[in-house]
Amino acid sequence: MKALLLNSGMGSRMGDLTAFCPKCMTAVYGNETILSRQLRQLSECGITEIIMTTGFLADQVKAYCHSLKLPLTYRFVPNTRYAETNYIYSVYCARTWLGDDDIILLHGDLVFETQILDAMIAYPHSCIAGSKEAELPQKDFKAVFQGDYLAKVGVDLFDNAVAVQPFYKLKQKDWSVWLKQICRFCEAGNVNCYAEDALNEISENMHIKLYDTGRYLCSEIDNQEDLAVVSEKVREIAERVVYMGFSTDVIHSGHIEILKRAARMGRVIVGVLSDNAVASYKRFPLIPFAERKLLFENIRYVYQVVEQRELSYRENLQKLKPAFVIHGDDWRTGIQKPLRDEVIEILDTYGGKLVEFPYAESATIRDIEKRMTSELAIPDFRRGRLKKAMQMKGCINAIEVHSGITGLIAEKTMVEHNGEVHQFDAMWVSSLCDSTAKGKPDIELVDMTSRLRTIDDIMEVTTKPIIFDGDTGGLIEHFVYTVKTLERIGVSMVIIEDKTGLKKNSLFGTEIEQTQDTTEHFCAKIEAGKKAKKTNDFMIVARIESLILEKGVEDALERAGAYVKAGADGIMIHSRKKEPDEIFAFVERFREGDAITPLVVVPTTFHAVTEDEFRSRGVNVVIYANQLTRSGFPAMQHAAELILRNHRAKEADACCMPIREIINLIPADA
Ligand code: SPV
Ligand code: MG
Repeated sequence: MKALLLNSGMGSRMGDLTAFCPKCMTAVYGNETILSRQLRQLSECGITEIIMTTGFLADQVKAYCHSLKLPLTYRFVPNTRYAETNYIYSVYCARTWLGDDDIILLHGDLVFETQILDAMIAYPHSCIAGSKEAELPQKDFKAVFQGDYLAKVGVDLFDNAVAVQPFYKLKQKDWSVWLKQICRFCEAGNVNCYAEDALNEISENMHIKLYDTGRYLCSEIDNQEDLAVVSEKVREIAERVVYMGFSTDVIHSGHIEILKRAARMGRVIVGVLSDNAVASYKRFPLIPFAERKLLFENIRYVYQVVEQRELSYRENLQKLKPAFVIHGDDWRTGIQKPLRDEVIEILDTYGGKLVEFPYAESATIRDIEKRMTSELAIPDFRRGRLKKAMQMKGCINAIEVHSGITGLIAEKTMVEHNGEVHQFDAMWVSSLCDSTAKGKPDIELVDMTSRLRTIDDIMEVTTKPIIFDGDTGGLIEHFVYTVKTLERIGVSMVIIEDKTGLKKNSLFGTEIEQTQDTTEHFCAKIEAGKKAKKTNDFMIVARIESLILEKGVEDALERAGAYVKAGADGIMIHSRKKEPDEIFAFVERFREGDAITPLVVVPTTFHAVTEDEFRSRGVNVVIYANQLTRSGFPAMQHAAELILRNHRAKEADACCMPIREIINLIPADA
């Protein structure tokens, strides 16, 4: 696509400003002139070939264009009769170099926003720039359309007319029809009319639509008053804020393209989402906030980078009051829709605008995202993320998983609530649920080889960190091997309980015989485990059964102190009471003497306590230890009964997940 710029005229209405200087070289704002601005904009939008008609002060125009050093090639076409002809004749002079390609045609006194040019180039039809919202000018061009297509352009049209500018994107087919008619006019001596007069005669053979510029700047500068108004607008445009939120840790060509387009609309302020905000709705960021910020700070289209602390744009929009927020159109549906609604609502309060670019999901971008996600599953990466999440959030949650499919549920389940998106931070591989899934009692009967197989199934399809229920940890001599294996495969935390002999599930409490280990022996186990582990990321947490066995808070606290001294990386305090009082008492007393060691709770029975409350009391990990098992099996039992009762599957269908959803949950190309 070429651009044809008409710069032959004398611009006599500009007064002394054009006495010694061509009108197109009039300064608009900053160090830009009308012409340098147009040429920069054309170049930014990918145009490389310029045909420019000259006349008045032609040499000055030529020299000026070259001095700009833009990546453009020029063909200057002089209209030596510029003083006595109209621009129809200038076009005629340039005919040899025209007609073989699509074209952007514009007058040399036009000042417009780059996004108009951008959009016109991308527009699939020939088009003329005009605004349905603009008042009809007395002396300038107006157009009448028939259906969707341009019928007439002129200064005397008022009925059903739209204000337009001599600014066109013309497909080669349409342009050659018009050009031919321009030639006919000029060869018949009609050189003092508008080129549009020629167009009006053959408009039914052309297909030119209106590109509605709305309220965006697109004006001719005819006189000094126009210049003052337009210059002020250009200043506003240059200084207005364009806001974009980014959660990405890989910047690819798609992002650069969007930033480039955004920079044409004003000063781009990028809000880099905090690690916490990213992790809440997407995946754990591979690169921490400070580095992601640095990436954006070094992109030339970015004016400033700020932190967006939350997923919600509210805080930054209220502070920065951007004229535009730019986003891909992919957030119109799905989990991000409420965020979008909120952005629109805030922008409406002060007249800002949301601009959505089509979301370009290319195979390369998909591939990058897939590679990033698979990185998260690499043992070294996965292992360290539990600690990072605890540091980042203070208190994290984990949901029980016992198979690949429950792992996927833990991985993918997300809910939006009050503008925030929530998902689980980690997975708990429970001994109770792993045993139950195999139809076996929770008595350390399912051996470590089988437990590791379960972990492997889960790891294969997920990326979230894993907390492993290590039961009693077994013999000290065995436990050291368990630690090594778990750490090597990428588990983040093992929790072992201070019981000995035939372990039974804690929720039986004192209804069955259970023996608590001695403090000394359990400490020895912790010490041995600590010696066996290799990284700082891997955590061995000591689980205290004193409350389960009704030995009281005092006993629990004493043991907790000893276990921490032995090197435990955290303490899990368990209870099977409905009321959380004992747990709260323990946490409070423990925190009096130890503000750092992470505390873990499993609120199966004291389930009314919220994560916020646990956090405020000093708990760091909340484990939902068995809910997927307990919700899944009754549903299966019910479906089985329905089939047996009805001797067919129809009745059971209503409580079954549609096959399509299963397919969506399980990626085909893992
Ligand atoms: C498990 O989930 O296996 C546990 C927690 O150990 S509890 O069942 O509450 O003992
Ligand atoms: Mg267990």
